[in-house]
Amino acid sequence: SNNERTFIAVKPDGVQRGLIPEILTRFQNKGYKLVGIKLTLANETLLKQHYADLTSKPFFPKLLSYMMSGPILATVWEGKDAVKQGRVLLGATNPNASAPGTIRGDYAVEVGRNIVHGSDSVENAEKEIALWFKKEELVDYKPTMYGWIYE
Ligand code: YYY
Ligand code: MG
Repeated sequence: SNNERTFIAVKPDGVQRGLIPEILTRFQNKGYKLVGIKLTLANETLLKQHYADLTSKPFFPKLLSYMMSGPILATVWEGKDAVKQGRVLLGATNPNASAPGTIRGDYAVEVGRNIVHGSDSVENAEKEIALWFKKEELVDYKPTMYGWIYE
């Protein structure tokens, strides 16, 4: 299906470094449809749900303060295989293990400053989208370019 949705966030370092346009452009140019976008501040309650599987990790306190250190650009993108392919656009969790051409490979150095988040499964994407967005903040429409992206 062409309407799989993924949650992609520009983290506080990506926002502060002026990388919002670059990151949006990559998802746009790939052919995905933007269905939700907002600049927001994350609180501890939200982040403990967002990173529920990581709360017991030793790096979790640092991850929390990093993610609360400034605004985050929360976005939702829709398209064919958007979750898995979105992770490909991001690169590996550790930027120094990410190939050039990926967002983290091109723009980041340390795992604790890896500038973007992307859902890692369709199930988690649905969970994260529901966590960061209200239903009425997601917009459905048909881009005029669709016939040039999907056969
Ligand atoms: O999904 P992804 O962001 O690529 O990695 P996760 O394993 O879900 O970890 C979430 C987040 O935690 C990662 O983007 C940076 C941070 N982190 C860290 O600071 N140190 C680690 N050793 C592992 C993850
Ligand atoms: Mg993850």
